[in-house]
Amino acid sequence: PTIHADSLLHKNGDIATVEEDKEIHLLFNNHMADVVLGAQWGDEGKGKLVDLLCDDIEVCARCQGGNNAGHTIVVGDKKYDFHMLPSGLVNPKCVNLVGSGVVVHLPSFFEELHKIEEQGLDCKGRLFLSSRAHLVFDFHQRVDKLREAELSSNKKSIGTTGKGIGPTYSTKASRSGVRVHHLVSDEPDSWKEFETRVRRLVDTRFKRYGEFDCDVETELAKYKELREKIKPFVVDSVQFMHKALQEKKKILIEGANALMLDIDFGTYPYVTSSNTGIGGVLTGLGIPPQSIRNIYGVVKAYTTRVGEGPFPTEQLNKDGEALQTIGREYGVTTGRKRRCGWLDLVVLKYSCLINGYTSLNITKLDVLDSFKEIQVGVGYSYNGKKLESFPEDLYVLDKVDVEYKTLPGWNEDITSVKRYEDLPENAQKYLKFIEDFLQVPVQWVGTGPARESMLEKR
Ligand code: 2SA
Ligand code: GDP
Ligand code: MG
Repeated sequence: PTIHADSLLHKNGDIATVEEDKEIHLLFNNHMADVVLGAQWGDEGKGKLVDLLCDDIEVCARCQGGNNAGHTIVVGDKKYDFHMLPSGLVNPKCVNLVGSGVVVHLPSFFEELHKIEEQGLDCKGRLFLSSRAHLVFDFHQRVDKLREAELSSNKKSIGTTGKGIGPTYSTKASRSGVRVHHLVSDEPDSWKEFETRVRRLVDTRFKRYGEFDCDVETELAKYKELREKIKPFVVDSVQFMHKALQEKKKILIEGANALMLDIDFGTYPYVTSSNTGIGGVLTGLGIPPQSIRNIYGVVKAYTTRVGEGPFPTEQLNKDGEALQTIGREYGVTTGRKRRCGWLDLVVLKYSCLINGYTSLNITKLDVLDSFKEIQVGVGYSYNGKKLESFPEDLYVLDKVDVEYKTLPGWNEDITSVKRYEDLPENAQKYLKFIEDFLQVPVQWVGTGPARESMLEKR
């Protein structure tokens, strides 16, 4: 943005000097990456906001997760399902990067690419993959399922997507993982080394789980072919991002999953295995914190969760069923029914503290159209005592009593509303209540799945 000295006021009311103006101008111009993050347990509708913002974006990057994610984007009569690829591919002018923090199952990478190309998206020359990204092999996916089966015998399964995400991040952390550059290297003996790495990895899994269905030779033969196929996509993502920042490209970073699934700050161990919050943006792309400008938090107007784990405002009753049916709450990757409940502002306050959202996108407000009254979780108490912060201990979280505030519904179809100001009074009050509680402005409101169904508050 261009900032003029005469339009800029200090907090104390003084007008900024020309020098200060220049400094601020420079500062703004060096902060060109915006970020979209899920603020709850995922599936808030991040893909749709990314798609909307991408109209004006030159580079879109994914920083963490893998094909466990699922983003549905509706454009006209077309519906695209993205899993590992950045949603920016929907904009024909946008260049896309799968960053180094992402874990990549190459057969799925090509399958997804093929599918969206068949739907008419020309992705040639617009999609790149970081050489530092870790590879997900078929055996990681099998281990994922074996581990879940093991846990389920104690009724402790996580409810993973089975895409091998946890096992791959585990091998990454234990320093035995295989990265994209290991596969595509042209250095002497690099293929042999790649084979050795893969065999060693399978051996250690066999030692842990016993012999399981894994034909290493077939897997390696497949990768010999994939090696040539993936080469044109591979880039040094640090240089790629640095260049994009230097050239002042408009950059959008697309978070996958959401804060409450973060390996450090989520409801551990019922989380995914990456940093899904703002930290993962920096570590997953190798960019400095000063390059971040806006951090958009995507918040569903109620709450959903797929998989196991605590969910204080879950409604195992008619209200929950209504949210599930009206909101069509099914997983994009696994087709699982999503668990549903009321909006939880305790969760969101915690989410704001960590991610520092500069504004919010409240999605799926239309799903609440037919509710006479809407409940919002505003506090937790445990053993009769109000909790000051979101508890890290799941034993406590499982037993908290949620304090609800009841707000009146609007009982009106909002899907055809075109301006924020034209939303029913009670809908605006609902949004204002969220804003006031969180002290973060609402910038957009989703009133339906389509691209056009997004109201911007001006
Ligand atoms: P994983 O597979 O190791 O990442 O699973 C660990 C937990 O993380 C949850 N998780 C998700 N939660 C919501 N949406 C996700 N993506 C898909 C979607 C999910 C689907 O967009 O609908 O199709 O089921 C996603 N991915 C991972 C997961 O449920 C576990 O609780
Ligand atoms: P993501 O993982 O955060 O990108 O979200 P998903 O795509 O997994 O799930 C969000 C679902 O809600 C998708 O099916 C979207 O098409 C749909 N959606 C997004 N915004 C809205 C909205 O404002 N209203 C309605 N009714 N559906 C929406
Ligand atoms: Mg999703």
